[in-house]
Amino acid sequence: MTDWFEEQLEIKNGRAVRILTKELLESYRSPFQKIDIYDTVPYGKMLAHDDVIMLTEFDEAHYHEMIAHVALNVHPNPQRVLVIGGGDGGTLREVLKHKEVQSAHLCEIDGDVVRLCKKHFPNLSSCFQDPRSEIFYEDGAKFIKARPNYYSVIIVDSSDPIGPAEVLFQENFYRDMFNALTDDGIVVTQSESFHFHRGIIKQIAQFCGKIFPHYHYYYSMVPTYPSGVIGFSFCSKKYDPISDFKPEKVEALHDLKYYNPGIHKACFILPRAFSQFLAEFQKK
Ligand code: SPD
Repeated sequence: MTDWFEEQLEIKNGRAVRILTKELLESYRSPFQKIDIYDTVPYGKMLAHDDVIMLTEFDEAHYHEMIAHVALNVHPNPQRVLVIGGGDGGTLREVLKHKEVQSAHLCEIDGDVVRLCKKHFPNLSSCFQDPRSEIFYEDGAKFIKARPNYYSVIIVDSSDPIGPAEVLFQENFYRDMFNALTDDGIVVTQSESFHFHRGIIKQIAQFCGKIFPHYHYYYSMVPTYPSGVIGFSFCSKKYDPISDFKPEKVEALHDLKYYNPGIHKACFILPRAFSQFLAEFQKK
């Protein structure tokens, strides 16, 4: 029997994404969160944590390609990559499309996310079989403290800044990531929507401006996330996301649905009012 799923992330602000579901395939309460997997009428299978949409089969590529390929096509030789969060495997799947990646670590606090996604989302989680990948079931904020000067690229594929992911939106965590990078490293983090979450973005951009020589916000279109848009912070010690972009690397990537060289450049071009908003506090 069909039933409406109503996402809870924006409900306090009087708005919600609603999706018609066919069946609740699995519901499990882990020590960290409620994990639900639905089959939906319009979007295939869907993963939700505490009633907030993490991904649907319909548009997960719009998110995972964009969180991974932008930095990996700017860094000239991303040998060691770390994904924090991302237990569904979608981000790691994209990272492993890059031949220069020699080791790809995934640090996910909630082992039940990995277990359930292996069962329900093989298209995302089959990448865990790649011998270059290794999973650590640890708190990402603690994990990076123990690995100074190690990673070429760190990608934070977190949920929203409520509950277990709150620490991943704080200044100290970004300072620890800076230290965990090699001298030319890049960090990319899930940084919410410029339509709805400007307070969070302002905070991140302000402290990243103090920590990293380069800070840029870019975005992807993901219809099943609130506002249909999600953004990312590109924080870099050395490379610029446009002048150091290597479009020739894109040809080697297989099975892309969203990302291309044009999108790489266009995603940093922001709507007028939002770019004025960023510029105003970045110059202070
Ligand atoms: N508002 C939801 C943002 C979720 C971002 N991460 C999702 C995990 C997909 N790998």
